[in-house]
Amino acid sequence: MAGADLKAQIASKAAELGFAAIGFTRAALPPERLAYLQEFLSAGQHGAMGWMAERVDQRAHPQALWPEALSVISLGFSYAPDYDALENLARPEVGNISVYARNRDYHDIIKGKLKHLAQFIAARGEGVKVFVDTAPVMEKPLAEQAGLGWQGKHTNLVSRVHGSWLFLGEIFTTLALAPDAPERDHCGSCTACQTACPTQAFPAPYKLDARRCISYLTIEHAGPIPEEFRSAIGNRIYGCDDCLAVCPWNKFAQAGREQKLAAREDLTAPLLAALAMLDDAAFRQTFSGSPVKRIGRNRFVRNVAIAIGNSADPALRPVAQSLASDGDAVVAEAGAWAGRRLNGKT
Ligand code: B12
Ligand code: SF4
Ligand code: SF4
Repeated sequence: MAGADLKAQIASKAAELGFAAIGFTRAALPPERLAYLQEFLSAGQHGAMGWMAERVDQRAHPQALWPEALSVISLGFSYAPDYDALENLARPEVGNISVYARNRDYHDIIKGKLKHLAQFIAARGEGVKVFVDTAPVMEKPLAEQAGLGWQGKHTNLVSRVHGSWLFLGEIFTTLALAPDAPERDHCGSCTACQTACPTQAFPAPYKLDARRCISYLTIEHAGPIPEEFRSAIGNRIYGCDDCLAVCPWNKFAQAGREQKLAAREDLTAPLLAALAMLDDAAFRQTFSGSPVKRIGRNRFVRNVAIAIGNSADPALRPVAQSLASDGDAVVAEAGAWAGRRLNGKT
């Protein structure tokens, strides 16, 4: 088994690349992770994310994804904001884009850095595979097991040093590395994240019903947003940070240093009236290189229409009216709803 020296070299290379946290663990998860995942899926809490129900075995067993893997190197990349992530919520004329999506797509940035770090290991003749977000990998349980933090009651990984603002990525390797000690739960009696959730998306601590989560509704959900959630969405037009932002462990977090993730000025507090006017070409241009681009113009403007409906701003009535005759049926329906709401009819 490779020892402390090699781990220290890998950790120092990771720090050079800008990773805020690193830990080492075996390429295996305990059986309760599979049980929790199955519970989540059988309750239908993944909603329309059908891909979550595929390759379940690989998610729960890293060696089912890659049989030769012996170790997992878990990495955390900080995107802690240097501003109050919730400040836009009191400004109904603007749209709130989640902290993570106010500039470049983190997948591209982190994958590049993971590949760089993996080359260092591959140079020793070992096999490596890198993952960030999209692969059938349970990134949070692996990170917890590698000692980066614990899965808080909001279900995300919380670090005592970096709070709730870490992106996760992994290097699977054929190298046998001594595992680090797992982190233990430090939530205690705190319930801040559960109380803060605008849509009561946590049926119990440590459990999320994605179908109720604003992140799911604004990013993953196609078609009309169910009416029961529309007013609670407020002006959150892409993702949601409420449960992360209220976590008391953030008070130790230093602001992330990656400039490509620092909020773009035009995406910090964009006016709803301007966003509503985006046609397909303008949407692509505005969100080129951004994670927002993935949801496409129609789903994005649908979200903007919901926020307009929640703005209580009579000056936005003509904008809602114009959206109500949009060529896309889902945008048009959301625009019509916004118009009715601004006229006090819903
Ligand atoms: C699907 C998904 C979503 C879905 C579902 C979220 C979810 N919690 O499952 C939606 C679209 C809602 C979503 C939203 C967000 N996501 Co997301 N998402 C994922 C993804 C692709 C898979 C997560 C997964 O496996 N879910 C399935 C459930 C069953 O697993 P779980 O969350 O680990 O659930 C565990 C607990 O419930 C626990 N459990 C169950 N019962 C009990 C009982 C007890 C007593 C205990 C102790 C534990 C326990 O066991 C389960 C299994 O480990 C990961 C990337 C990846 N490949 O891992 C990113 C990921 C989790 N997302 C991420 C982010 C940043 C977000 C958002 C903050 C984005 C935003 N600002 O809008 C929000 C946060 C919402 C929230 N509170 O979770 C980051 C989180 C980083 C971190 N520090 O944890 C990840 C890791 C992506 C990345 N590479 O950085 N996401
Ligand atoms: S991201 Fe927002 S909607 Fe989703 S669980 Fe957290 S607070 Fe609730
Ligand atoms: S807000 Fe409180 S309960 Fe939620 S994850 Fe943070 S410490 Fe845990």
